[in-house]
Amino acid sequence: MRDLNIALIGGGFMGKAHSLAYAAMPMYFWPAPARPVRKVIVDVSEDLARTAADRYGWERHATSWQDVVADPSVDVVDIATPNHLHADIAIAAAEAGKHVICEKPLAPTAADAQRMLEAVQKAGVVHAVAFNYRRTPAVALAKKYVEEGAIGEVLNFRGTYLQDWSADLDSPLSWRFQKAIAGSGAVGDIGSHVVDLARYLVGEVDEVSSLVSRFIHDRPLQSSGFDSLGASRGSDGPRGAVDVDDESITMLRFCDGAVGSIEATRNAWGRNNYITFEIHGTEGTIFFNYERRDELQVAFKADPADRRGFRTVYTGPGTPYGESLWPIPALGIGYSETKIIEAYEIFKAIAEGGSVRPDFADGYQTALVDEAILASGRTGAWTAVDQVEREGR
Ligand code: NAI
Ligand code: SOE
Repeated sequence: MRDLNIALIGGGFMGKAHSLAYAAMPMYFWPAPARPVRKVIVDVSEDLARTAADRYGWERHATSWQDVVADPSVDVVDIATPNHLHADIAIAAAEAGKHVICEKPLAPTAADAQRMLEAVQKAGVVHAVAFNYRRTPAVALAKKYVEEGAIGEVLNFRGTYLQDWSADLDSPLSWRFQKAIAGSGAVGDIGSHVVDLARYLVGEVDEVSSLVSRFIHDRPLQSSGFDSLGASRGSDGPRGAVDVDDESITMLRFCDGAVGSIEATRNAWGRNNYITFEIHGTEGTIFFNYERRDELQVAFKADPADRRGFRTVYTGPGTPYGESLWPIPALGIGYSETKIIEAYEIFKAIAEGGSVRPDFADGYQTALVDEAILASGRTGAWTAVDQVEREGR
């Protein structure tokens, strides 16, 4: 089994999730396509980087991503920093011939995402964007049903991503509220996950019509660089301006004629990681709720009239990825499993010299949908989405 040396840039929330995925991937998927070697982790200070290396099991730590990206012993660069750094790191990594994994959204702007795509294509390296909710087994099962025609022709996709960590007026001014770092607010941060699911399950989005709102215009400044994700300070201290959206409500028209809607907000009290989609087809309906992610609700027209209604399918050994996960349905899939499956798919592509979806072209396409949503929010008009030409299509 081949070793692949990884450099992970960013030791925060996603630094932890990716480290865990690399450690666990061969325990789930055996024989693993390649052995992920946690070679070096990078963060902004010596203290942060050393602590991350000790805690997450990396051989060494560093404070300069530029040095690490140039290191000939590194095979894969994994980017888990705030969004504004994704493009510079990914382009430098591609130019150094490294395979590149990048957290979502691929970049704060579609223009940056395009530059990133061009760089990885020119370098001929494997590239992946970390829209990991696709990897939830129940979502992969929904994809299987759609592809097999189990719900017929898709008519309507209704998606949501609702959270409440930013609903408190006094939750701190995380980098996620700053356009120069994040690019956008709920649209890019969480709406992008649902756009990815809509594209994965239904197809490309042709045009959008959106309402985009900002409810909270300033927030308490953070005392450290860490993103506190909503931990309220109840602060009387200095506040800084929020210059991103809090919420978007979007109608969609897909290229193949289906329609749909997506709502994204981090201000919905009581909702935590409420990623849902309901897909209506000519032969049935699928409903998924990430907060009950072992389950897929399905209803089929073909059922006898006196038995027609939603039934619950629990993911397990008989559903996608199940053989490598747990031996009994509903033992429980967690966020970590989505990242472990993601790591498996990416390492398989690298080991086999192939490619993986979602890739940077998907990340760029999703960024174009996000920009159309923001533009429609400004103008109030239906807005066409530019379409990315995929290589080899
Ligand atoms: P975070 O704020 O928890 O961690 C970011 C880390 O990057 C911090 O440790 C910070 O010190 C470090 N960092 C900042 N500048 C750096 C530099 N120049 N060099 C090296 N390290 C640097 O942020 P979080 O939540 O981990 O988000 C990171 C990325 O992951 C973002 O793009 C975010 O959108 C994405 N994300 C994706 C999730 C998913 O479900 N796929 C979940 C959470 C975040
Ligand atoms: C905060 O909204 C956040 O951490 C997002 O950045 C992630 O992408 C999402 O998966 C969980 O919530």
